[in-house]
Amino acid sequence: MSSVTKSGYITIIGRPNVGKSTLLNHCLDMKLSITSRKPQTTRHQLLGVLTRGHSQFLFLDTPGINAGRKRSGNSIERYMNRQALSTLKDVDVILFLVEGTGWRDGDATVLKYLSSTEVPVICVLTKVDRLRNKSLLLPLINELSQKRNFRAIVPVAALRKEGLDMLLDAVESELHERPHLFSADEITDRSTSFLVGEMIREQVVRQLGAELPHRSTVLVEKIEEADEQTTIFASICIERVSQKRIVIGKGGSRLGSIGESARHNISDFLGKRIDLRLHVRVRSGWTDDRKSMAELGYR
Ligand SMILES: Nc1nc2c(ncn2[C@@H]2O[C@H](COP(=O)(O)OP(=O)(O)OP(=O)(O)O)[C@@H](O)[C@H]2O)c(=O)[nH]1
Ligand SMILES: [Mg+2]
Repeated sequence: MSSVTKSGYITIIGRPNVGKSTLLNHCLDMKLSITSRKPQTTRHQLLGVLTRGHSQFLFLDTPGINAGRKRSGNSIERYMNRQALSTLKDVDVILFLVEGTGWRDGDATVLKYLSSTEVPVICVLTKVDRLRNKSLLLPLINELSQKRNFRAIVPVAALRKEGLDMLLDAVESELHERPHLFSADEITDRSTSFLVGEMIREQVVRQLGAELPHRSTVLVEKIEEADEQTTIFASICIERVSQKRIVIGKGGSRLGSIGESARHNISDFLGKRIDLRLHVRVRSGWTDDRKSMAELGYR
């Protein structure tokens, strides 16, 4: 092997729910980014670093891009689109994700944003394990290759780790000779507090109905480290008093279950015993108020 090192930023772009965060986690072989069955799970850019031999892949997971919401959506939706679209400028490779089950209107919206970029775009067909008949991939690949000149079109099934080596090879050939920016054991530049907040929010998204997760967020107030265990004080912030009942649940059962699953995941991630003190707070209208959003980490 030569001693030449390569590195580069790779953004993972696509409509909500297409499988971006799952792809990042399985490329890194660890659960860094939160995932769920519901669209709009990811809200912030998240760097995930993979060092493989002489190459360093600096992946950026992004929120799903929403159609037509750039101007008309509320502040948090605009924030999410901005988080995703701002990555397009300064990266070396764009991964444009489309579900292997077929092209949708939401994909066309994302592709439009890529029309003026000079950055190489690789199209990734996700969730191909869901296709009973794999021969359906060929017409989709043909359809896609007419939409844009992609550097490659790579089918993957991230949950089964299928196609990931081929994808990493395709990405690697686009990376430039450059020193590594992170040491081989670094995974992200995000703080523990950010990652812990996300792990709690993941349970909010997974365990509450369709509407409430979009109206809530998590604020990690304090992390106290001791020899035996780490104590984390955090709040689930919602918009209205009436939502409190839903988050807390009968006899505190829902909040208890959110806290327990989050505590388990945080403990696995940090490799420590965790005491999680979770509260529910009302911050009225925070999703449409820039100042509140900034205070809650949406800058
Ligand atoms: N069967 C199957 N399901 C997958 C695969 N990859 C992702 N999924 C599922 O698709 C859903 C969405 O995955 P995410 O990774 O959260 O999608 P996302 O694009 O990050 O979504 P947002 O952050 O909301 O934009 C989850 O239920 C995943 O388990 C896959 O390879 N196969
Ligand atoms: Mg995501």
